Amino acid sequence: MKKLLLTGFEPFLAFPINPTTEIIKALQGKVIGDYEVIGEVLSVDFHQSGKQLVALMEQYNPDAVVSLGLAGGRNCITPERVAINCNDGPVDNNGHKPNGEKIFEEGPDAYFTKLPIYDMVEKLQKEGYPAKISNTAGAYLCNNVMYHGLHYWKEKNIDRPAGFIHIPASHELAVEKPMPSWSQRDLEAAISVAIGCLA
Ligand code: PCA
Repeated sequence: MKKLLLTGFEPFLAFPINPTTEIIKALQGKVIGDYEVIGEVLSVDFHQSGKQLVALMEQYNPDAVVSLGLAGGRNCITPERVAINCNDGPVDNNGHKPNGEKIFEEGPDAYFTKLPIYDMVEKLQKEGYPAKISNTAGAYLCNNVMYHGLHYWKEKNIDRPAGFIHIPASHELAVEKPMPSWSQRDLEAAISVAIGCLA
């Protein structure tokens, strides 16, 4: 059985709930396609999150990595195309506010995803879940974690699926803070469909 490292994030900024945490809890240990899911939740911290992901990749030596993040305000599932070598955005959960610095001084400007994002979008839509490719993961922690994972395997010459998917808010979160939202059950089902596209 292949191993999939599936990561989510803790709550951050004005979002008291992070639906990615609930997805991780729900899918932890499940078998989807050829993969058994190893679920982990990362902190929202420019000094820690990327290191946490890399440590988990070292620990589990997974056959694939899919990281999930909340994109509050988006209305569909958005597999990300690219991660950029830049930290920017609002303050993280430990009070650090970056100002456009590089993630790795010597790193390339960007990495393209190694997930089958076209297949994912097509399969999701076929199954009735709105989805589209996103061309920016921003410059906050989601981009940071995606960049870290792709950089780590590139440096190690490991050619396996890895990348990032942003999800909309859950209804539970939208009740606290109105924005476009999905049921938690649909979010979980849609991520299972996306994982099912991994070779
Ligand atoms: N979303 C944020 C960081 C944590 C999360 O779930 C982002 O899009 O960068």
